[in-house]
Amino acid sequence: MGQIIDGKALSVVVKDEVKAEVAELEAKYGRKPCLVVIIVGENPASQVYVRNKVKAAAYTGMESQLIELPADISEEALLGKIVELNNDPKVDGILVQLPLPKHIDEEKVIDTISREKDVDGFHPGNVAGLWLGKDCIVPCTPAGIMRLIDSIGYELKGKNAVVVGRSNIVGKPVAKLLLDRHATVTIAHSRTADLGAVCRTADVLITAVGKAGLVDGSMIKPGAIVIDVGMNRNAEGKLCGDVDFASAEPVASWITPVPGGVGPMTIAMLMKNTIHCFLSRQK
Ligand code: L34
Repeated sequence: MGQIIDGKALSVVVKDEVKAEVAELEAKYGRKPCLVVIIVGENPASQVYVRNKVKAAAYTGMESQLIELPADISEEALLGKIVELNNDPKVDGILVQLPLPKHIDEEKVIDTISREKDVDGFHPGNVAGLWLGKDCIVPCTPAGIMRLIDSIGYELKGKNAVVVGRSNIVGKPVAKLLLDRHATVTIAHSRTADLGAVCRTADVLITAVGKAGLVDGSMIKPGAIVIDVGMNRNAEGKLCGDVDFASAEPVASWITPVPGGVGPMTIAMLMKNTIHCFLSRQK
């Protein structure tokens, strides 16, 4: 029977660490780290996530600001807002919640956020830093996944890790982090032949596709660790991951739930990244 890795509880541990750091930083530098979150339009899921981010920032005692912009804002106006925040010395971290409305080029937005304020770790300079093994901001969800795995004291060296999904936000960066820990990493995706067979090779299985029920218990190696990054709504409108929890949990040794797994850790690691940005700006 699988044990639950409680992301919600672990996120509180991380946020408490940040809270202590914020107090120390304020005493040392005379100001608190400041995170600005921008949301464009009214995607209800995004609204929940950004509200959770601002709430977490308040919990840690850091400064934060939520900027809500209309869905029909021009790309030029959004980029202008970002440049303004880049130039504001009080702002340490800038996050533009994705996805953006279709008329706005996400790549341009990501490229415009200055690298030193890129709390998401999406800027090309941070991506290059990650792949070259240099000091950089690591994207929040992959960082949260590693912290979840570390929380159960699991040694990744020499283990087979399978990542299902190849996004820039989760799949690709988490594969690199697993590689850094000496796991043997396979990246699977929508065109992978016999996904079940590939998944069954995994000692650690990470699913980040966005498709409810993509992976079930028959695709999991007995005793595997399962980290479910999916954030879907099933037919009844209930939040669920990519993994069919009911059939997977009895096969896995450890498994993250949805909700209460990776989601809260993404937000907790965002707080850590804001501290990182604050500190690199002091130099
Ligand atoms: N720029 N855009 C940017 N950065 C990010 O790191 C994200 N991501 C993803 C979507 N777009 C982004 C998030 O913030 C996904 N994501 C995210 C963050 C938090 C939660 C889920 C996804 C979360 O809090 N999940 C809760 C349930 C929330 C609910 O009730 O709907 C959980 O327990 O899993």
